[in-house]
Amino acid sequence: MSAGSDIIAQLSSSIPEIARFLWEKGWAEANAGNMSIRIDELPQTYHSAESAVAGYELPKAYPGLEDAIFVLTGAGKRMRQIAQSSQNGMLIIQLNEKAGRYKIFPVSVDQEVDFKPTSELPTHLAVHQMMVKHGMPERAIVHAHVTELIALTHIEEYTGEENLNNLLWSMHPEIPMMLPHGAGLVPSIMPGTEEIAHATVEKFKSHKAVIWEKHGGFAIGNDVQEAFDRLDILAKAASIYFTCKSSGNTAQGVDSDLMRKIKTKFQP
Ligand code: 2HA
Ligand code: ZN
Repeated sequence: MSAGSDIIAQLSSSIPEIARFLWEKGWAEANAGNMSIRIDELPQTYHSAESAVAGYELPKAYPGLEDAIFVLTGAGKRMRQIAQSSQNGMLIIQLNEKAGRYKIFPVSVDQEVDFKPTSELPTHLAVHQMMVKHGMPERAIVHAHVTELIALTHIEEYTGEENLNNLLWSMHPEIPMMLPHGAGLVPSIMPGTEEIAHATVEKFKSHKAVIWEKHGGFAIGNDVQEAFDRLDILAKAASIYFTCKSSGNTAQGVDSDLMRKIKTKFQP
């Protein structure tokens, strides 16, 4: 499958499917959440200067992302509507040869794009820049307001990365297998800023998922399915903790001997 036809398949199936999962899980109220995928080429049908909406200046250049192309959620767009069709809120951007400006393309030939990329563009671009720089296989990023993770970081004890990961790992023996590095924790910082983008990139250098304190989760994956899996695994762990709590019990945590063996086997 060529890169062009692969992205058409993603736009028509996996992107709306993940948007639906995020909405149905209650992690994408109103216009919450966003996703991006780095692609190799524009679908042939849109690859003409006329199909680009306009050129926009980025606040800074992203060396390494020269001419890079991304499929992204639009600012203010709703996951529950993207779930019906990518045309309801996805767009394509291509950075210029200096990676300091971008053009917007529609996700389907007969569409006009009258919206801009997600407000979290600084974080998406900075994380893609880091993934390209390190030759990582991941090309997709998903952000959502994962209720269980937001709730957990409202509890003072879990506003420290070590405590938080020890708790999440101990909720199920397969969590340290699936997320051996755990999740990075970014403290409360104004969303949409270069500052939160920078803090998030630092965490993604050693984690496949990052939790924004009292805000939600970010995860990377080879595709949006894999990024979603990582948020889902973290949410599962947090939800086991809260299920025990709400039934008046305290989660015991996986047997410490078993936990040690799993960590030795799976954690680098
Ligand atoms: O896209 O979730 O953090 C809306 C948001 C911003
Ligand atoms: Zn958000």
